[in-house]
Amino acid sequence: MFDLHKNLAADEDVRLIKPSLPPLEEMLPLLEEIWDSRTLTNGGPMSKRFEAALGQYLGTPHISLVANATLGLVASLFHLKETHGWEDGEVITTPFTFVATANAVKLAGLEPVFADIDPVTLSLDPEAVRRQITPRTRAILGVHAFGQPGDMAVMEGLAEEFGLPLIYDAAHAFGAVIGNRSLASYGDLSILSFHATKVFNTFEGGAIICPDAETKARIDRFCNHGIQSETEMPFIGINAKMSELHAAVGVKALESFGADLQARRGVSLRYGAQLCGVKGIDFVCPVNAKGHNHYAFPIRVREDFRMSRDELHLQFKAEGVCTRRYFHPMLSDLPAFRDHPSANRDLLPNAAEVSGEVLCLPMFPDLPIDHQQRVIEVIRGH
Ligand code: T4K
Repeated sequence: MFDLHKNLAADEDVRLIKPSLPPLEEMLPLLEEIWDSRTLTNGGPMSKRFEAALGQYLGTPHISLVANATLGLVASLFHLKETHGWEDGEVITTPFTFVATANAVKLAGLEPVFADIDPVTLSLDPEAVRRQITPRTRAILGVHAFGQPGDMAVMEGLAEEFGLPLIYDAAHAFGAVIGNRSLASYGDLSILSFHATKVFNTFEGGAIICPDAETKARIDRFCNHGIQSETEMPFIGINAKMSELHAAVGVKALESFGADLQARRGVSLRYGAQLCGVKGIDFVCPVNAKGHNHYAFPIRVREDFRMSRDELHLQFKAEGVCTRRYFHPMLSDLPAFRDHPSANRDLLPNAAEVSGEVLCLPMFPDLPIDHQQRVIEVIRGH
């Protein structure tokens, strides 16, 4: 049996993530353009170019670039507050997500209410959401956990039935498609992250997928301090803009994103082939799923595996392999959220189980085969 208390400080030389970057020399012409123009931020030409390229790639013409997805979520929720005239109220969301999702709800002056997840897709379970809807509910905030869609049509139907806006934290969803439609295009608003750790990165960054030009204009204004013109500031705002430097990285990175996606698929398939059938290990995302973006490679470590998920995590550490328990602890157990009645674990059995079982394995386009083999051997017990 693996000793939990031994060898925990070993260096992790198998990385979990290695952000893709455009070749430095290919960045230089874009940087020269920025240096020449001296327009560094506030929606300059590079941002416009990136927005247009993204719009084309995602099939969604109205895109607001933001400094990061967290601010994108805050801006989106503020936009809904302003346009619906809400003073306060509740937003139903998942406890199985990164802390930014619920933090953003709080920062927007609303209360996160947790609903359980579907045990297969790990997205909000529509029936659990239905049980949490009250007169204080203002919106539903779903998360495409690990780039997987939930039951989009059922969730849309539910939102429509109660007249609630449905928005998505699509931080993990870039590049994922359902049929020919980008997963990021679902929802009344959808927020992407381009953080260094994401499937597509601009170092830091993000985007809000808006339904129309008017929404984009309002959100852009909110993200630029609420400024409408030199003298008009009709609403409050914040600084959530993406800089020209980040936009330039995005313009270049988008050109090689297709190749990255293919390479990720190769890594997924290798894991799939070598780990399939290991007793007590289940894959969260079907290895060969059509339209998947292979953002991460989460596994579920079940009771009949030879050790617990946490023991496996520590064994990886001891063997120099970086893995992560995304998302543990689940948000409803965190001090900021645990006192809300919806945080009761008895109401969240699927999220609690999944949060106790998921482990994300190293996943990035150029994961060396010998590193991946080390990961596989730890799981297979050498
Ligand atoms: N919603 C969801 C569902 C999210 O998952 C996130 C972010 C957000 C919203 C908010 O998006 P942003 O506001 O960030 O745009 C990381 C990321 O910081 C976070 O962006 C991400 N989710 C979350 C899932 O993961 P940590 O605390 O695990 O990051 P860190 O620094 O420990 O890095 C993880 C691994 O990545 C390490 O092994 C090192 C490696 N790494 C990291 C960075 C920053 C690199 O190789 N290069 C890097 O530059 O949160």
